[in-house]
Amino acid sequence: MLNQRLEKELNKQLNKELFSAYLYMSMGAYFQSVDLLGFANWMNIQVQEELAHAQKFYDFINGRNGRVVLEAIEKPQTDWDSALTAFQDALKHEQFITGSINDLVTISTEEKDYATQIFLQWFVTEQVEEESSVTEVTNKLKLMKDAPGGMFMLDRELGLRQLTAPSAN
Ligand code: OFO
Repeated sequence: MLNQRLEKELNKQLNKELFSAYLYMSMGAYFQSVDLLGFANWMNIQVQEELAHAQKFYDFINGRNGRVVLEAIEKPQTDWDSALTAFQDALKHEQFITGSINDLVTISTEEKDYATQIFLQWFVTEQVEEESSVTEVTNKLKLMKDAPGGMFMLDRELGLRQLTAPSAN
């Protein structure tokens, strides 16, 4: 059984994962609006991944006989100046999520809830991957400085991204 402090914190993280999906959906809509359909595809896959993260928290809270309480999801930003600023914001967001997961690990240690700690290990590893994939695209965009040929090639590359099934926790 989850204690009240962890139940509250895990529900907050569930909300953050849903916000992540919302933010990337908003970025996808921005890319659609400027006809960068490969970038939009990349964001769409990211949305699916974030929804899978949210589902993991939902299932875990229920599995521990906790109570899932859904709160309002914050309105995300809707426009960006360029693909680079969108990806820089995505990176900042992933760093924020990494900090949030790390805080949860600290809380689960303080509360001596080792089942939650083990559950969170998947997310600790996942955040390394999340930051790395966003950094890779951000660095390419910085190198290209919006050169049209480079943008065309990167858009084509990001259009190939496919959803990979999340590993079991
Ligand atoms: Fe992007 O990792 Fe969840 O939020």
